[in-house]
Amino acid sequence: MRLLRSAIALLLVLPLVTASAGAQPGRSGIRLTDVLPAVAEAVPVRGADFHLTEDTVITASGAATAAAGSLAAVLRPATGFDMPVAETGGRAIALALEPGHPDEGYRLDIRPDGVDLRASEPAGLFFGVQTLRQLLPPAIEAKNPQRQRWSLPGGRITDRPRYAFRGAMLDLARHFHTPAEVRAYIDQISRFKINYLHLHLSDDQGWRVQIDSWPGLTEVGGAPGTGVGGDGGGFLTKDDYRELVRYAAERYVTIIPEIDMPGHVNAAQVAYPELTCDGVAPRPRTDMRVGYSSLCVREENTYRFVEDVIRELAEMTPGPYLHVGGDETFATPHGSYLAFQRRVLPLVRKYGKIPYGWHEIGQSPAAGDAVLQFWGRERANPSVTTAVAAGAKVVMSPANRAYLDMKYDSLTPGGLDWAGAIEVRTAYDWNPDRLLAGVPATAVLGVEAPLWSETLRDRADIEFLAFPRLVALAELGWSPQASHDWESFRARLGSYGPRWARQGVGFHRSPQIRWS
Ligand code: TNX
Repeated sequence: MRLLRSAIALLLVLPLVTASAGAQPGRSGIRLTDVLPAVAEAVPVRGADFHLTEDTVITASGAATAAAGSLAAVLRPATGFDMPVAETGGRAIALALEPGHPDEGYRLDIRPDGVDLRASEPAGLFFGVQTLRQLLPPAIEAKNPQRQRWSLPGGRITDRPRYAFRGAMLDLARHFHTPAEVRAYIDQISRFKINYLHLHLSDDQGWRVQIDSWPGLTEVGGAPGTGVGGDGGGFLTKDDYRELVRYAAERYVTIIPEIDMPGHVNAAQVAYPELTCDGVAPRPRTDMRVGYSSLCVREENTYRFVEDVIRELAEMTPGPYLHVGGDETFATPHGSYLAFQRRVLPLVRKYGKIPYGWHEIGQSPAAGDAVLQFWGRERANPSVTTAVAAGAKVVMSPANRAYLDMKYDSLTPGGLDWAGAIEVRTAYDWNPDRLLAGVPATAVLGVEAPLWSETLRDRADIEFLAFPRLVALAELGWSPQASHDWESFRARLGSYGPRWARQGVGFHRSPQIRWS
């Protein structure tokens, strides 16, 4: 029986083995398997490279046209070729929708006479385009025409995600990040097939999204000086937020807004003292302490506030999830915490959203089919186990693996270290399906890499901590467990360095990687 099972397992991984062992680089030196995150299956065909030329056209019709447009936008600047998008054409990169491919998956065939990219939905085509871009030389990232040969290695890729949820989180509360900075982050994460961006929009220091029925939240909580250490300030207007939702959706990234409660609410209470139990405004806080603030759970006014905020956020959020925080509520007695969640979790559903929260919300029987974001470091968590048995799903963000705000090592400028130093291999070498006892693979919705902003002021700070570690999380989220291999990952990552360099992304040159 055991023998039979290993024989079956061997057969299942065989396409991958063939792919990596037999993969010959095409003329450009790039192999079909040199993709981040790793593709599910690749069958290289020697001597079957496709060469992009002045005559290459991109064909697509109907709902495939948007992905064709994004492919053209990738190829035109560096090649200098026209790359017209048309319904039919000669030597073509042909994008088409057809039934039968897995959700978000795609198939890419590269032959000397043309390239075929097929998927069941536009998202699959978009992900296929991200793969295509990495199969071209790093010079494809140039902003102006380069004189060089543009070839794609011949063969077939059949790819699909391991998990439906592959997330990143950016904290706009501790330091505000402008819409331009958020867009730049969306551009980067979407290259690695990340499909959710969670925005942490409120905390003790600041409140970063406009809520019409409580205008003081941003007038006070978004004022200058509300960043950690008295830095910066700012907030997203509703138009900014909607525009980010649209921009992300064009890249198949769904925005998840978070309002953290009942803790992490000092900024809201500075603006509205009636949200405290004694009605006295607390002082504004821009230090990095956590766990000292709490909404007043026994006051009806609290729920009017919460419902207004949830309603207005839900109205401008087309995605399925709304994150209600729920972490580090040391100033909320346990009974009050449960009473609060019994009222608030149903409010999220009332406005048509699935409640998402830090794993502490799993203590509430009202969690139901909510999504719990596990951020602990332990290997078993009884309340998460109980919630999962009752139907909750889990997104894995273990702080000692997935927290992009942890330092790489003791010398890293910026970043925190409470969950330990996280070098690239630590971020990569774990299995989300095996992390928590009592949480079977079927309950794991996916992974998310949070980036808290206590020490992050600008885009350079964001990029230095996110890259390359975000890619490790992206591979855990997208690639099959059977392809998990540190040596392969580190080699592919090393070859990606010149692409980031070309794009002006200031990544951490981890000593664990041989950067080319
Ligand atoms: C813990 S993780 C927090 C945040 C901090 C972060 C810093 C979590 C749910 N809460 O309030 O920003 O650590 O790493």
